[in-house]
Amino acid sequence: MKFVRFIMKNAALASVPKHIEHFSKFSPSPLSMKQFLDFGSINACEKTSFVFLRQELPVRLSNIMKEINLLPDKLLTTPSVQMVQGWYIQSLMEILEFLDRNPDDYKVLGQFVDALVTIRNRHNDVVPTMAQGIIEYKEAFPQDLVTNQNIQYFLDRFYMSRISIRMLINQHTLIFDGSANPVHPNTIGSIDPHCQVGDVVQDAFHSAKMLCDQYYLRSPDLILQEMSIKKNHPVSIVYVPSHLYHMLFELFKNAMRATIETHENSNNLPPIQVMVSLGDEDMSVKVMDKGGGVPFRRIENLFSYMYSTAPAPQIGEHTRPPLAGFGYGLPISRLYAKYFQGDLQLYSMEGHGTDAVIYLKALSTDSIERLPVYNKTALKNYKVSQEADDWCVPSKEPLDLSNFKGAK
Ligand code: P4A
Repeated sequence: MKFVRFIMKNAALASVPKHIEHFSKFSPSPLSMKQFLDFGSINACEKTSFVFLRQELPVRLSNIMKEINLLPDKLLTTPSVQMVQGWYIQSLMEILEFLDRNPDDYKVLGQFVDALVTIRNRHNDVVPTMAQGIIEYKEAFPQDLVTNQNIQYFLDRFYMSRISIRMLINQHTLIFDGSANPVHPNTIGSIDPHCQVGDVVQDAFHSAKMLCDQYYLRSPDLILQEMSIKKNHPVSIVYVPSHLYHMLFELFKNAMRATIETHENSNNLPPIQVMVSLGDEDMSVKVMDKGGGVPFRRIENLFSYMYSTAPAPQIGEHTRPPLAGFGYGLPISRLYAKYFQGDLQLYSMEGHGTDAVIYLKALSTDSIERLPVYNKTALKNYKVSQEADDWCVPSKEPLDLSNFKGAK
């Protein structure tokens, strides 16, 4: 029996590359906020959602699996990346099981919801596991040529794909698990059609403040201002509150840490000021601190997976505050902003402080998923360029002009 199962499993596994080949030929279909809401409206149809997802999930999974396969061998073969790749293969096979099932059978629909929950849980630890893969790779090949740029390119696309797949899974499981959300009765899945931005700012600030008080025994205050073209209305957009919370929590942790560390010897802390602004096209949130800022040269590093991947601190070692905002906080927050056509940017003035701005779309018709697609252009980006850069490297060695030839 065990032996038969073993063979069966391998027969299914052997067909996986063919399925990946097939489904990766389709481009993912980006959904708009409106389409997400329609899946959850009164005449929401679980069958329609099921038929869409059993095609779209394999397409999104296969597109990104093609890119995983393009990783340099030394990274692809680390135990951690192998584990993540295994999860993707397993999840793809589990969804493909539903291709020949009957959408009119309510039992099938129930099994599909269960399968999605299993898949979501399997992938919970993808981010720390990929980070571990990078550590394993760095340890094994310390002087290697897979550049920061290559890793940045892959992980931005890989994590964006993951955010989008989890969004699809969350919507389907929340809307069709047969129970209304008791905490947020007006949300549609994870989307709030009237997400009050100021409320999320205050929630995220409160959570960061608790951490900050716990560690530093003090914390800066919040000054919140709102501007809107619709006068006297709190700013509200159609959005996923948990995504906005994630971004703001990250920005507040950074702002608090910078503020406290630059005012260590002062009795009062400059407050963190937040401006929420709604226009015709953009809804923007600016988080301003007087935490001394970061040199311009370092800003890019704050968004780098490579530079922010360090081995986890040893237990009992208290060198890093819980507010550190280390790890993947900023790069992943920026992906959340970009996911619905927004962005997250830092404007820092060394010696003064940092302004962080989240830009989101004001209109739900402009909020459309931004998804990576595997194609020739993507393929080109994985061919590790070993050519020299086309900009000179600034040399701090004095140039001896007496012997100038200028030839290369
Ligand atoms: N100054 N300004 C910021 C930081 C410093 C800052 C900082 C030293 C650097 C790294 C970090 C957390 C804070 C800020 C707001 C931001 C980002 C950086 O959104 O005041 O963790 C890696």
